[in-house]
Amino acid sequence: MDISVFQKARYAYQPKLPAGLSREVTDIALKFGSPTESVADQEDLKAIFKHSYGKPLVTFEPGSNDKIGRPLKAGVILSGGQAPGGHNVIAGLYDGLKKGNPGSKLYGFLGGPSGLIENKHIELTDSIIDSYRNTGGFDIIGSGRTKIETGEQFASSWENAKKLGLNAVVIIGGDDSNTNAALLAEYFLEHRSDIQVIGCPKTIDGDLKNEHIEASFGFDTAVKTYSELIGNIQRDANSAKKYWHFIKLMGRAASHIALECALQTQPNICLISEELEAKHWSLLQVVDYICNSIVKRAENKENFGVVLIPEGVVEFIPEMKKLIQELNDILAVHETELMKIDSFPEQLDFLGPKLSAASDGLLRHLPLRIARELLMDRDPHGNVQVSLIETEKLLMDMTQKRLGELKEKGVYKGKFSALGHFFGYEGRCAFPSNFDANYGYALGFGAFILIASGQTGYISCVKNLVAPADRWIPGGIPFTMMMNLEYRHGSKKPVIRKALVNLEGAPFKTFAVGRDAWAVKTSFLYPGSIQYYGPPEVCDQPTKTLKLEHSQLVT
Ligand code: FBP
Repeated sequence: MDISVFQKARYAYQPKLPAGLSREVTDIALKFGSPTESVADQEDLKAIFKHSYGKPLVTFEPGSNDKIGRPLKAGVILSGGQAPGGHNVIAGLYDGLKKGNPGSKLYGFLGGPSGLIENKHIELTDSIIDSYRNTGGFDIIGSGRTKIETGEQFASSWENAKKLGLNAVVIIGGDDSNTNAALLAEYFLEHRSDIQVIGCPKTIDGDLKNEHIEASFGFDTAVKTYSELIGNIQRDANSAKKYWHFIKLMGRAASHIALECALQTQPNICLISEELEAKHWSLLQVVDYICNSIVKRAENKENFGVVLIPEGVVEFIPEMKKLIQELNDILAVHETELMKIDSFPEQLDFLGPKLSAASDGLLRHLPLRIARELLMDRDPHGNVQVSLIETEKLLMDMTQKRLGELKEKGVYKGKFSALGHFFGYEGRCAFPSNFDANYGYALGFGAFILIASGQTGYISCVKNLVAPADRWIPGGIPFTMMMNLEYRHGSKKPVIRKALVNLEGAPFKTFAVGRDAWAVKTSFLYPGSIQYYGPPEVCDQPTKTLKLEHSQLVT
C-alpha cells in the first residue's frame, strides 16, 4: 500500500502516556469516591437507570490489581461524526488489552452501532492497528449514527456480543452516543449480563465536557485546522482588500469551535450563538451588528473582512429556535404525511395551522432555500442537521440587502462583495495533533483499565489536560452523573447534558474584551498549520479555550 512520507513518520510517533498509566498494568489499582448524583432530574433518572445510577467516581492509583491479567475480549464502536484521535483511542485500547494478556482480543464493529446490531465486525490485529496509529479519520472500522433504541436492537446487540464472547463493548462517541452507551450498560445489567460498557468522549464540537471531562478528543485538531484556514483567508482578504468572507464553522449547537477560532485568529466578527440567545436578538439585529462593522470599516476604506458563524446559530436566535422546536414536534408526529406532499407551498399550507402564527409568518418570510432546509430530515437522535443549513448564505444575502438600504440613506458608502465558506469536513479527519494523539491513546488505554478491573457504566476520562501529558490524570466518570432529561422527538428523554459556551467563562470574556477593536481595525492573527515536530511550545500546546478554562490546573 502506498503511504505518504508524513504518514510513515506519524506511525513511528509514540503517544505520551500519563504517569498513572505508564506503570505495569498489574500495578494500576482503582480508587473509588463517594456515590454520585446526576446533574438534574435525579429521581427520574434513578428510575430509568435502576442498576447503574449513582456509581462513584474512579481514579487510578499505584497498587496491585489482580484482575488485570485475565484474557479479555472487547468490541469497539466508533459512533457519530469523525474526530481526529479516534484511531489512537482504538490503538490505546488494543495495546492495553495486549499488555494485560497477549491472548486478549479486540473486535471492531463496522460502520458504527449498526455493526453491533447486525453483527458486522472484524478482529483487529497488530498489522491493522499499526497502519492506523496517529492517523486521522475513522476508516479503520468506519462510523455511523444509528441509535440502539428498540427492544429488538438491544436484544440483537446482546445476542451478537454473546456470540463473540465479549467481556465489554467500548463506544467512542459524543453526548448522544454516550447516552446510548449508558442505556446499553443499563440493559446488560438489567438482564443480568456481565458484559460491560465503557464510553470515550469524542467530538470536534467540544460540547461533551463538564467538571470532570475537560475536553472531547478531536476538538484540538479541528480548531487548529480551521484556524489555519481562517488565517490564510484573512491574509488573502488583507492582500486583495476586496472581499468579505462569511465563514460558517461546524460545531452543531455549541459555539466552542467558533469561539476558539476567534481567539486564535481575531476576525472582524464572530457570532456566538449562546450570546445571541441570551440577548434575545432577532435575525435582523444580527444583520445590523454585522453591517455596523462593515460600515465602519468602509469609512476607513477597508471594504474587506471576515465573519465567523457557528453552524448552529439559527437554533439560538429565539424566533428561529421557536420555529425549529415547533417543526421538530410536528415532524415527530406528521413527518410521513408531510413528505408525501410534493410542492413546497402546499407543505407550508399543511404546516401553517399546526405552527404558531409567529412561526408560520417567519417560515413563509425566510428565503426559500433556508425554509426548505429547515424541513429536512432530523438525525437519528432528533437533531436538526445544522451542517446542511446554509446560514452563511442567509446572512450574506440579508447583509447585502440591509447595506443597500443603508446606502440609500447615505450611511454606507463602501463596496460589498461577499464570499461564503463552510469549514467542517476539512478538519474532522486531519492527522491528530500531538495533543489529540496523546489524549486519544490515553482514553483508550484508560478504557482498558476500567474493563479489566470489571467496571461498567463509565466514560473513560483524563484530567489536568493543560499540564504536560505525563502529568495527566486518568480515571472514570459514571455516565449517569452527566445526565438530565431533555425533549427529543417530542418527548422527555435521558441525555448527557451538552456543554454550551459559558458567557461567564474566561474564553468568552477574553474574546469579548478584544472583539470591538477587531470589528473596526484589522487585527488578524495567522496561526499557521498544526506542527507535529519541534519544540513543545509550538507542538504540544492545548487550545486557548482549555488553557483559559483550566489555567488554575497548570502546574
Ligand atoms: P458528533 O456530535 O457526532 O461528533 O458530530 C460532529 C459533527 O461534525 C457536527 O459538528 C456536525 O453538525 C455533524 O457532525 C455533521 O454530521 P454528518 O457527519 O452526519 O454530516
